[in-house]
Amino acid sequence: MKAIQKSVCALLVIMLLSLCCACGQKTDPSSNLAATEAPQEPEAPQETEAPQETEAPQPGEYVITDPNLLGSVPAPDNARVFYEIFVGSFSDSNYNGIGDLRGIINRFDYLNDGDPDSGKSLGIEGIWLTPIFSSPSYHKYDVADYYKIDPQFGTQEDLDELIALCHARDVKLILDLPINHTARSNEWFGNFTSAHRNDDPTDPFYDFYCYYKQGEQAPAGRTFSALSGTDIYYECNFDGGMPELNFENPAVREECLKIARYYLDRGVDGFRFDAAKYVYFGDHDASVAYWQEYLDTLRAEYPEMYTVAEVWDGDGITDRYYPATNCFNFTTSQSGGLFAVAAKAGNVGKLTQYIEKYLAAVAGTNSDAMFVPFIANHDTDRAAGFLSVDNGDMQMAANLYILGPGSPFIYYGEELGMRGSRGGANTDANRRLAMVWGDGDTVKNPVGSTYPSQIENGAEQQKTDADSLYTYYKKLIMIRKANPAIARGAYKSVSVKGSNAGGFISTYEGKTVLVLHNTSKTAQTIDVSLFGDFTELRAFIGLGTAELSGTTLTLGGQTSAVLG
Ligand SMILES: [Ca+2]
Ligand SMILES: [Ca+2]
Repeated sequence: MKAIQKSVCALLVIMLLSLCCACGQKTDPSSNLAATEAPQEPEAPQETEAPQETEAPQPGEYVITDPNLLGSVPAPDNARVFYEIFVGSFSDSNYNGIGDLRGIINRFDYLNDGDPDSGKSLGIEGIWLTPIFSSPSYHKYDVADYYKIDPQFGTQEDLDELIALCHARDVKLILDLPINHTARSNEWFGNFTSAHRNDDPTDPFYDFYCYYKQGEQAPAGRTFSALSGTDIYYECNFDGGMPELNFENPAVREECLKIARYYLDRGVDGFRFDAAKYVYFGDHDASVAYWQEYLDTLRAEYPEMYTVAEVWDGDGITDRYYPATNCFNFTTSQSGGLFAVAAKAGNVGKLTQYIEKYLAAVAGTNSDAMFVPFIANHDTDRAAGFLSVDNGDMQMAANLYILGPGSPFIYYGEELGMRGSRGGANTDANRRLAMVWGDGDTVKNPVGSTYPSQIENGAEQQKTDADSLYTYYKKLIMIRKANPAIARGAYKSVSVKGSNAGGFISTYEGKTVLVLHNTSKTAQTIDVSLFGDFTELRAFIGLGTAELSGTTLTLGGQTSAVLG
């Protein structure tokens, strides 16, 4: 049987290959023809047809050449601009419609070309990959085997290559580690099921997951599902397919340490922890204590590790987790968050006062404690749906969170203004649509997505456009990197009396910067001597311009400026 299947497969491969060859033969002459008919066309360079490379028009990538912004390398700390990649939707290297690790490797120049003088790539300094371990779902937040890369995404060797590439370009790579729950197809759950079917409490997997027995009182507020062939109900608060591990079991704790060590030893720089507050459902004391123990252990072995937890809650709760790990800041994110509110002609001082207080609250709670802002991620509606790119609100929000402290996280495609919200179909797949490359990448929208419209101009088109959102993000990151004090050091909020403009002063390694944001539509005249001795306008970015005359700054509408 196997031999027959193999020969059928081989035949299919041969048929596919010959189909591809046929396509190649058909398209080659026509593309040659197109090249000879339009030799001056800069939009469609034919590399093989352009022998005089130095004289031929270059592909129209818009390059930022401002010498004040070039040449910056990330500081060795973690106050970096991260980029979240929803792996299955990013870039497809093997034409099956699903994004994969090789796709990310192929696209690395887009993210960071390793040349701080080029002015050509987005320049991100860290990457968060959504889960890459073997899993039955498209999103892979239910893990079947933590030690195996999902075959849809690639192999351990692909991961090793991606790690090496990241480090060659001074980019930190963090993996998403969902350990609150696993897939039902995880071997641990199989062993747990067998232990209960055999009614064998001595089996080491008998208490690997949370459950209660028939006849016992179900723990309040949690969701359980019957396990067939047994007398138990297992805990599954997210989905029946996501049984929850039992962190009271020392063997579970040890397994979770083992997974982290395995990937840290391979060279991964840290983790994003999924559903961190749910390890002990409804019990923050126990959950915090778990993460503290887990991360104290790991940090003793890997002191440089960067971690950030998803504790989707208010600051009063996230503050409790901070001694263990940084947490994403949900107060400032999404449509009702402080960044979006301030960006739409709101009061900047309110935002920067909040950040100052937040920084004071978390300072020193862990060795790497920092603010972790974002506007949107794979679990939220995309930013361009609630912040207009056309009227500049999106750009202003980007100024507010990227020209600021900590480690901001950009969601892939945010820099293109990609769209996607849960919508009437109420599906998260709509928030995770295929990256719009605009150059023929075969990555497709995830299964179940229904979102009707997407942006037309992808990365390829926006790269050539000085006024695109992509170019805007690129410049914003360059401004931040060229002025390390923006992201680090002592932060002090400032407000401009009589207007919504405001910002902060920050001092790092003896250098002080003043960052001012004007969220209104009209220019503001600001006497910067009120905030200190600032004599140099280092950079500005926004819909308007900025000009410093003496100590008087004229800051255009929806524009931010950095002074030194
Ligand atoms: Ca693929
Ligand atoms: Ca749990």
